[in-house]
Amino acid sequence: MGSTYQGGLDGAGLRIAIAVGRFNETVTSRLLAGARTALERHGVKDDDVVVAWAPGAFELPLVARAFAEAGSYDAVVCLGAVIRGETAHFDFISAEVARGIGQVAADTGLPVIFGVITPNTLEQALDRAGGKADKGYDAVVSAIEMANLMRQIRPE
Ligand code: INI
Repeated sequence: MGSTYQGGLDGAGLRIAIAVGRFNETVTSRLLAGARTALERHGVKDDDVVVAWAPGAFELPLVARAFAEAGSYDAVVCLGAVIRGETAHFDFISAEVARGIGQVAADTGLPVIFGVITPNTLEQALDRAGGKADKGYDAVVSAIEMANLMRQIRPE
């Protein structure tokens, strides 16, 4: 049998970049708080974390690409909130952000995590941003797992 790889959840020594959208800031600031909690709990040092605020979710892929191309980070986490009930062009924005973030990962070979929530209402958004669930926290855990997995699959 060949090898089985599994990324651990120890974040010590990992450098993480976070791109967060300011649109729906009540929600995204909570996603960011959840992300910071996860970073701390998983041993990522404050000095190894950078945060960039973009105007909205639509801009996250470009910011993520800039971080990925800088070559200084082990993973990029994108945080945003696109709320269906409040967005006439919900489908355009949400599809474009998902596609764009996936494209950055594919083009750069770096884990780029999709921590963008797409709920129907503000209430649902708040539920997912530290209420019933914490998608900011979850996004960071995925980033740490993926960064460690990539280190195993392609050691430097
Ligand atoms: N940006 C979001 O992050 N969430 C939204 O719900 C949203 N709405 O409702 O339109 C939104 N729009 C702004 C968009 O992301 C861009 O910042 C803007 O279109 C400028 O390019």
